[in-house]
Amino acid sequence: MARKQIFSVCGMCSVRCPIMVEVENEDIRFIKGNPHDGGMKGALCPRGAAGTALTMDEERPQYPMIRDGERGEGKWRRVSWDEALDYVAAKLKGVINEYGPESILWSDRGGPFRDLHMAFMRGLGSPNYCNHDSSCARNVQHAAKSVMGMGRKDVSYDYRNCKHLVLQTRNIFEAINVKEVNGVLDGMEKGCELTVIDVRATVSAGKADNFFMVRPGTDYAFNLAVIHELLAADLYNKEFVAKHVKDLDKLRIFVQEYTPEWAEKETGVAAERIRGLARKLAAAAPAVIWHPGWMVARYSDSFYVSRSAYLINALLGSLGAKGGLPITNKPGDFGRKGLKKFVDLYPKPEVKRADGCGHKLKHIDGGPGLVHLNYDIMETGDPYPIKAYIIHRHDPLMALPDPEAIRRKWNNLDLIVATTFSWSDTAWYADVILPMSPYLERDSVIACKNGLKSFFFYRDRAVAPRYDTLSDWEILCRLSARMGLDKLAFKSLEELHEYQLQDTGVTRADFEATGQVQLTDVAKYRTMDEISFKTPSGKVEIINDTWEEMGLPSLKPYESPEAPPEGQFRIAFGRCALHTQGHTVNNRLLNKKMPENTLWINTGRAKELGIADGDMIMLNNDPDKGTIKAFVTDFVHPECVFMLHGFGHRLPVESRAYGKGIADQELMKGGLARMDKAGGGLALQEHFVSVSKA
Ligand SMILES: Nc1nc2c(c(=O)[nH]1)N[C@H]1C(S)=C(S)[C@@H](COP(=O)(O)OP(=O)(O)OC[C@H]3O[C@@H](n4cnc5c(=O)[nH]c(N)nc54)[C@H](O)[C@@H]3O)O[C@H]1N2
Ligand SMILES: Nc1nc2c(c(=O)[nH]1)N[C@H]1C(S)=C(S)[C@@H](COP(=O)(O)OP(=O)(O)OC[C@H]3O[C@@H](n4cnc5c(=O)[nH]c(N)nc54)[C@H](O)[C@@H]3O)O[C@H]1N2
Ligand code: SF4
Ligand SMILES: [Mo]
Repeated sequence: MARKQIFSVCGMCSVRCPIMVEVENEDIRFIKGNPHDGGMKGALCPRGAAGTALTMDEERPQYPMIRDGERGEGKWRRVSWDEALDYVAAKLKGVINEYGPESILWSDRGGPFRDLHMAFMRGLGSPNYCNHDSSCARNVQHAAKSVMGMGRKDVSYDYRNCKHLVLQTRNIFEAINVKEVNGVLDGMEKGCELTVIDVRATVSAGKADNFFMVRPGTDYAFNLAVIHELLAADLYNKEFVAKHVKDLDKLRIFVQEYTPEWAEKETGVAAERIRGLARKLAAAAPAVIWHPGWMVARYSDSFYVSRSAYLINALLGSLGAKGGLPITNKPGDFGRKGLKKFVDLYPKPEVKRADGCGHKLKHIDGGPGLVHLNYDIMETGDPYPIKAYIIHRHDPLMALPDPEAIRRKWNNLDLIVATTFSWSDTAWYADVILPMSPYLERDSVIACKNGLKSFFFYRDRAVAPRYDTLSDWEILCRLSARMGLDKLAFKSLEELHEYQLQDTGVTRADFEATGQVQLTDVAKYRTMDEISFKTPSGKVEIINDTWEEMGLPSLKPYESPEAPPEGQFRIAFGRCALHTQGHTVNNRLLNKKMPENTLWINTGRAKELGIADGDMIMLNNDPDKGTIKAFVTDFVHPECVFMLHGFGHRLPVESRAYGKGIADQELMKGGLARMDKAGGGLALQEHFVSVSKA
């Protein structure tokens, strides 16, 4: 039988790279980057290459289950899809009757396919749709809004034409987005200079021209000193600033005291090096990207770190510039119509969000809200009870700090539903598991990707499901039918796609040749002279009134981070190229490559504690939390220890991941209450540990 080629979308992480899957006799033979998508260059990252191991894994939920024992006990009853969905629908109706539809909470992993999820919640009449982002990029999103009046994705990163790229808290070669990596490598081949600011030497640092190892939590000081230097030495782009920046004089006065010499004491980076960086950036401007970060739910001032990064980009004139952060285009910018939205099928509920986002918290985006704030409401019932929680492709017990506290709060719920394709701590604690097919076995609604170009794409099924699992649209449309949401009770993928495409001039057949429908042939650069920022003044706002009115200063004076208590370390964490968050650790191929995490500890500090490379280590004197192998190195800052996130699994159904390594989120007691109030991101790196030989 001939090999079939199927164009689809990788699902091993939330980047969702376009892929081509070769299938023979319902067997997956090969997966590679979609060759018709130039940005991919046919490549995949190691996780994308391990997708077949996920499909073939018998250690994943194989059929719908309803809990039999206590929550978390792991006693399940196998049921049919009809029984599972009837059960969920009856419970949801019960909750709606007693407490109103607003007592239903939803959280998911965001991304391009969420339109259907939001429509479902609207249809029910609940405003409480959330995504995962308070533990990821919320601070960046709000920093972008406060400076430009636009979201973080309303500007793009033009790596290919960039002349100087600064990665701050961003490990681009290990925390991977394949097209970005390709773009950066192309840029570097053309001479782009790379600067990395991190608390440890990463693979990205290894490829950098300039590496700054900063004291953990002092990035805001670093950036204020760069701004100081750009202004004091007249290195900024005067033409751009005159036209597009408001209140420069206030910034100038504010940064007066934040000299490079002052920053040297905070950050540990020599003043001359900070000056040198400012000069280099000015020479390369406007083809400069000072990356505002991605996973910056780290400190109480991470919003301000990100905000200062956007201000540096503004001073260099790189906002809107080729080689910098050009404006993202949408279908309308190419004279095309976008996809018709499912969410428009129902009116916006009148009841306000429980977490206060968008009304009480005027500066926080009401779209995805801040999921963790809803957990407190489960306990207090203020402003109203939250009684049912649908957790779709999200593992809050791994992704949020202090899982013990979260479980306690969740115990006030009448219903927890988990939709998932792998086991997770959250699914294990749920009342009902609705198992999704892994991405190679499922298909999706259409999504639109914007950038310098825009295109439509969807996930196509490469092979039929091995087990009794469904695609997410199948689950949601069947549940909609049971909840009386007739407009969402689509019966087939064709119907869904036709609804979405109705105004676009595109048909389903147009996807066949390449898996994508491009809305333009040429990338479009629009300068800031053609469009204006979306702030009230139309300019970059150094002082943002929305934040000021909330009592949150736009120019917040720097505060030194709390020092670790005597003998302790700050916990720093991040990603590696071989795993995605916590959900690939049990993947047969990836587990073989990296079964456990290690603890990076600075050579000098390790010596004081009598710890040698490879020793087994215990944290906080608590052997119950497991042990972890020491990686003793000069290349991590002495004030912190670093560990990869996602390990320390304790579910008996995951034999390969079981008991290996340590889970960082478990070390973050009280962490739900620590966040950057201006940006809404959790402050996950404001926790400390002691370390001893096991
Ligand atoms: N301590 C600490 N906490 C962190 C982080 C950290 O580094 N340290 N990282 C933070 C970051 S950046 C993020 S984004 C969040 C991520 O947190 P999550 O969003 O919870 O992470 P994921 O593991 O991507 O997804 C959660 C679950 O969804 C399922 N899943 C994943 N991908 C898919 C898919 O394509 N389809 C379906 N159906 N299911 C899927 C898996 O079963 C997985 O168990 O965690 C954050 N929390
Ligand atoms: N392979 C792989 N790729 C991924 C993911 C994955 O799980 N695996 N997840 C995806 C997701 S959801 C996200 S959000 C992105 C995240 O992408 P990134 O944010 O780039 O990834 P991280 O590894 O979390 O963090 C980046 C760096 O921040 C450093 N850091 C920690 N504390 C500080 C500090 O105080 N100052 C400075 N300057 N640096 C500090 C860490 O050492 C780390 O090297 O990656 C995406 N891509
Ligand atoms: S970055 Fe890797 S894992 Fe993520 S979608 Fe792309 S190929 Fe898949
Ligand atoms: Mo993330």
